[in-house]
Amino acid sequence: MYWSAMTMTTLGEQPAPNTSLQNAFEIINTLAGLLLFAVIMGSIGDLVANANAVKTYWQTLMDGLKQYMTYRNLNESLQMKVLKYCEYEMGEETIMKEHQVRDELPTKLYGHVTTSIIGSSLVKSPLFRNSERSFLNDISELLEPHYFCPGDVVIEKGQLCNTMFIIVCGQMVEVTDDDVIDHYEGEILGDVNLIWFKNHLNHNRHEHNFVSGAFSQIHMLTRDDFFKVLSSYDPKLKRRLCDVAYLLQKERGELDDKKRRMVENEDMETHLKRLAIDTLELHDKLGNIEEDFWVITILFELCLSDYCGTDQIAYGMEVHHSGVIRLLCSKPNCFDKNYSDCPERAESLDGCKKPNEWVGGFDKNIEGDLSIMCCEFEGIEKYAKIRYSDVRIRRGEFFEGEEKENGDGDVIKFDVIKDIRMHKDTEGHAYYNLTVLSFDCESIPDAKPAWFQKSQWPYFQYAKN
Ligand SMILES: *[C@@H]1O[C@H](CO)[C@@H](O)[C@H](O)[C@H]1NC(C)=O
Ligand SMILES: *[C@@H]1O[C@H](CO)[C@@H](O)[C@H](O)[C@H]1NC(C)=O
Ligand SMILES: CC(=O)N[C@H]1CO[C@H](CO)[C@@H](O)[C@@H]1O
Repeated sequence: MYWSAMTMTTLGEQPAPNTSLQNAFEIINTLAGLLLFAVIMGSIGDLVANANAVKTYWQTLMDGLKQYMTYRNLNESLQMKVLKYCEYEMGEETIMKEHQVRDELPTKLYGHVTTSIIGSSLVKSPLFRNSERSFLNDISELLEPHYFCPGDVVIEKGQLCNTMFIIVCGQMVEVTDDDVIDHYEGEILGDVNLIWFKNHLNHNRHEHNFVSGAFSQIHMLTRDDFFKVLSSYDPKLKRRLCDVAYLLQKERGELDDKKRRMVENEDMETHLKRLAIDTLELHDKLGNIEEDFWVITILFELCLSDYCGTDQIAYGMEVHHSGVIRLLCSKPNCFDKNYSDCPERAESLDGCKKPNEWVGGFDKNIEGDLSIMCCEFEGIEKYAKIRYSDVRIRRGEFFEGEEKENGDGDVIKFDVIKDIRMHKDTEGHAYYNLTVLSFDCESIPDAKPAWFQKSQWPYFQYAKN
């Protein structure tokens, strides 16, 4: 090597080769040296190029953006804001954004990654402090990363408290009437208010503006997602969270105290709380005892949403005396490889009207409006017939669909709730009219429909591989 380096740089005064063997040796040696240099130079070039990749990426992006913004005649201050953002990102030397990482990694793994980043925040939240790890993991999976520039309003005064915020980096400033409060990395906001109460003084809306104080990355969890996760856990967890949230909101003075006159005796209240932790039957009975027990009713009525989980169908519904409604879910054994596509949340206010939809869950908000999660099942018209079009369920009643089995004990037909409509009777009590389909398993083809690959949730876990 030394020799060939010397030869190439013509520094060395090597003795000239004499025989053809020496000639051949020299040629091979020189070529090997050349190759080695090429490799080394190439690697160094790559190194330099890589080191600049992030910068180059942002620089190119900025050039493009500048042209675009000038072309679009964007206003100066906005242009500055965009460029400042790019400069900030260039300084941070990141190209991978949170959502890219999320798309690349398997859901569970990403869940673990986010849990390790924000887990400590979640554990700090008084609401989640004592929750199961798996619950926190599930919540982490559904967190949505969002980015804000300095001065962006993250939460607007008067906005419904339907999101929880975790400041992953950056800073948020809460602007109260006569003060500003800083919130820093790792803090969690809006968690306690995910659970709504009827006597909330501000009608479960935010009281202050929250403004991003720097370039901030904030992970958000919507209330619907929160309840969706919650619904797949033991109802006791839900009750416990409701209790905790109730106490915390009361402590912060967010709840109307005057209405509490009815439950002044602390012992009675503790007693009631203990009862609340017990079963549904109990609060059936409690419904009759009416007003004195309004705390209980509030605890139950407000946490009112129910979903059939990720892999079940709603085959029935019950309306308790207290007005609480529940779905009855099941997994007919002929259905466990066939797929339905549900939206992220219960958002349909006028039921599931489309012919290929059925009910996957519901959410009853504080004003008592019922919104339905309408899941789509391709070609439902082909496999299912309307069995009942108006099954009325009033307080204290329930409807339970039937399953039909063949000789081997396999289900071949089952009833599924297609639509729920809420009406009020003359006394103002809500009742529900159901449309029920009879689903014929044997007529479903076995292939996954095209949208299945795209669908994020709900999916049937065991069908995913
Ligand atoms: C640019 O737009 C912002 C709001 O969009 C406005 O506040 C500002 O005054 C505008 N600036 C100029 C120079 O027009
Ligand atoms: C609900 O169903 C009952 C029959 O079960 C029917 O008499 C009633 O008219 C329905 N209500 C509405 C508002 O459609
Ligand atoms: C798991 C399973 O049984 N899936 C059903 C999906 O639909 C086809 C078509 O009828 C049935 O044969 C399958 O049984």
